[in-house]
Amino acid sequence: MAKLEILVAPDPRLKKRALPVERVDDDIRKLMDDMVETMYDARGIGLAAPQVGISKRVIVVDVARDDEEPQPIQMANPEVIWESDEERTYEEGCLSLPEHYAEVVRPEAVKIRYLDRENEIRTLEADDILATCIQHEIDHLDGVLFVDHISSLKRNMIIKKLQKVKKQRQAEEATA
Ligand code: GNR
Ligand code: NI
Repeated sequence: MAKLEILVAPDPRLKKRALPVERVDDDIRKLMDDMVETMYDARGIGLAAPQVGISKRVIVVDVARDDEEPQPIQMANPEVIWESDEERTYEEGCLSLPEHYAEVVRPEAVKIRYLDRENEIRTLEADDILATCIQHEIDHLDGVLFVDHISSLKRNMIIKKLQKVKKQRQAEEATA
């Protein structure tokens, strides 16, 4: 397994629509495993392939608490096939928008169809934080970040701050 580098916004690679996986083969399984390792290392509850610079429709999630057994779920080509009318608001964070949080409204429950690591079609019904997380990850596959669901004022503020941190880092690297 290998740990991958997580892209931070603003980055054009986070805004692209990712391509479907043709079939889940050894290469995709390796990607899924590397993504799980990267997610655990970053202490995230989900990760989408575009966040590690790979424009493929692959996501991993694990919403188990620290005191529970790990429950990693790996999905290729995940699709929402049903969503509840009921909505919920959750304070979201994103590994590609480090240290920024905002309340996002989404359907409270969803049904997802996807390919598992054996390339089998599966469905999963999710609610609560799992539903929120899976929708957040599928958004990444469509080039959408949680800040795209909030006011443009808040979004621009967050992106500007991240841009500033990026420029500072680059300047530091140049003089190091
Ligand atoms: O670690 C994460 N926490 C989180 C909290 C609320 C809603 C969504 C998430 S996903 C995020 C990891 C991440 O950026 N996945 O793309
Ligand atoms: Ni994210």
